[in-house]
Amino acid sequence: MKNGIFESEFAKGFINLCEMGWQKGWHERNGGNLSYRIKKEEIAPYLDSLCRTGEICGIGVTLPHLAGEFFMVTGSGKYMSNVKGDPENCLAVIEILPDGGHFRTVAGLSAGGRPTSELPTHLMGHDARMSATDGSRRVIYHCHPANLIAMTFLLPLEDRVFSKELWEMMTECPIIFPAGVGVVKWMVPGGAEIARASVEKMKTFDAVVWAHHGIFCAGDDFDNTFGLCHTVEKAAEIWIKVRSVAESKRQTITKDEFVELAKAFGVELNTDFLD
Ligand code: 2HA
Ligand code: ZN
Repeated sequence: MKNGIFESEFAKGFINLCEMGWQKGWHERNGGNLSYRIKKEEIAPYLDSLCRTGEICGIGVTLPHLAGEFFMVTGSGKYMSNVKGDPENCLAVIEILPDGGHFRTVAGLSAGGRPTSELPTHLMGHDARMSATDGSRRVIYHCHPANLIAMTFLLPLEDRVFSKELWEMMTECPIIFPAGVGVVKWMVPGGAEIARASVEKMKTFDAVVWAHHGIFCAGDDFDNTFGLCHTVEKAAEIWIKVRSVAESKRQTITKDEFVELAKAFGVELNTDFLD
């Protein structure tokens, strides 16, 4: 299905994120996935060119808030490294049907295939973040950054522990993710259990760490979603470097300093995690 939608401005942002994640080394083989809730004004020029008679598939859950929404998503088994060269084959545009429980592919996947294996997790994540942020969150991104994955072998899998350790690693972390990060234990990817656990965390956090697997992030646009992942992974890299040369820190940012920082930048830091 040849379609101009993959040359649109929002598609350019989508494709650019895939390429940046690939360049960072976060998408070995077919690892990772991305979805974007398309704005009404962005889909409008393409509505007549979409194929809206294709196979109807179940999402596996009912998400009434998403009824009638269109999403651009990566394809199952597709490689992020191929997205830039062949977006029509690697990506799909899907439409959520009015019942909120079914979707169909309306553009893309030109050589066949299905949307990402993590589609239920993405759509449930959109539903949760959209509700928690008055609709501002439109992007959900999953990748496999090595340092953050490494941390999940060394620290207790608790929101407060990961949040505080990451915040301490770089002064701008608490400004960029003042709520902290959520952490879920190891679970089978693509399943209902990881979707439910992630979505529970997404009621509070934009970034959820998947133990021994990767990160699942939400944001308003491509830049700030990628920026959030990048910031968390850079903090994790510093943590691994520090841990590689010493058992414990000689000094760090104190609770009072965190509070001072939050005040100076006008962010609502989750200070419960600082004790
Ligand atoms: O391979 O990353 O979590 C896609 C994934 C599943
Ligand atoms: Zn994954």
